Amino acid sequence: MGKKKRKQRVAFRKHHTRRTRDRLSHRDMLDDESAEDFQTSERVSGKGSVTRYRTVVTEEGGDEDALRNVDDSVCIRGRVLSAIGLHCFVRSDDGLKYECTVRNIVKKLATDERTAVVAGDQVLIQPLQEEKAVIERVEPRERVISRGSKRREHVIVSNVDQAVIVASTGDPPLKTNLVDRFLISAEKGNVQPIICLNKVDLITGGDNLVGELSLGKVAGLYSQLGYDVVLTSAATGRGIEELRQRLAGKQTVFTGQSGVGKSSLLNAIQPGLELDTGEVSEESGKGTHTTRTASLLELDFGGWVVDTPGIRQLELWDVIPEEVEGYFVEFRPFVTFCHFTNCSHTHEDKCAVKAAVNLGQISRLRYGSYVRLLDVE
Ligand SMILES: Nc1nc2c(ncn2[C@@H]2O[C@H](COP(=O)(O)OP(=O)(O)O)[C@@H](O)[C@H]2O)c(=O)[nH]1
Ligand SMILES: [Mg+2]
Ligand SMILES: [Zn+2]
Repeated sequence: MGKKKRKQRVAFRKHHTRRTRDRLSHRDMLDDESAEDFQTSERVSGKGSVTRYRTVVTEEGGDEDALRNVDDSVCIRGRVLSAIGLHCFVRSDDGLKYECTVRNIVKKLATDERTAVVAGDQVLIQPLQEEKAVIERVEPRERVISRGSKRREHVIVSNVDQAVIVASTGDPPLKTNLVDRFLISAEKGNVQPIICLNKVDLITGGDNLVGELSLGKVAGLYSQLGYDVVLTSAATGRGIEELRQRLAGKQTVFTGQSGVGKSSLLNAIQPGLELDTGEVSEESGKGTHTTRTASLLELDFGGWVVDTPGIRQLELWDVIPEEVEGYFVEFRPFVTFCHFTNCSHTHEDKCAVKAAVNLGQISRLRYGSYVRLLDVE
């Protein structure tokens, strides 16, 4: 008999207290005047961007393993289209749509009721009568987008191939800090990121977008780091075809701050989707579940997309300060040359990463994001 697995949240040891003790600003850490370039006005989720909690699964004595108790002969497989609390819609493998409730034991096995079942989950359901069923089992999630919420993991969507990280080049202004945070959340969940800079109709060619960087420079920065970057305008249709090509046959989630144009882009890609757009509708939807839950939408040209409404904050889940540098690929060639082996690249002397920033080999924007992500308390 299998051992019972018990999930619990644990706080990390603060063995890197030096990072939180002297609250240096970004400007103090670098020594030349262009440190001003940091665009640090972004307030969406400045603090608590990385978590000091994670869920661990511990083995316990006992012979309960509810996952195995499902009677496969009366169940069929399916995919969760949407989950509003424990009320779900599931598309079964034979193409039917079922309205489902969730078996109690499935709830108990979840760390958090809100994420007992999420959009994208592969499930086993037991049909009851006409188009009604019970979710008996949720298969292990493979690639997820999740965030931290009240010290728990909140899975937004599971089993997706890629995430289109949408950012706006104006109204709201571009926040590369947020792009970097969404990049980490995708990479952490094994989801391939695509960066989409939307609302390009709002800027003219030579305009500075962030600090002294033009749109072209920002796009170039991320392209050079190896990310796929698409420039779009849901208003003029620019870039929509390029985006459509990337979605064909794939499972894609659209992430990004509220108001950047996720729903508008999806409507431009497939007008029949008729998703609600505009800040107003999203605000008025606050408190009601429908506009705040991710749901899977089928594309006419193959594949699925998931719109994620209402993300105002993105606290990274299960990313601890020591892991943050690993997500900044351009730091890698330099970290081994830091004088201190456990260098956090903030206040330390003889730091090769900071030297690279000062020499222009690492972007100040990206270094600024890194520092903000470390500022956990
Ligand atoms: N000028 C311009 N406005 C856009 C564009 N895309 C979306 N918008 C507007 O931005 C607002 C927010 O769009 P919405 O799709 O609801 O953003 P979401 O919260 O990310 O889903 C709406 O008023 C849209 O009309 C664009 O490419 N250009
Ligand atoms: Mg929307
Ligand atoms: Zn260093």
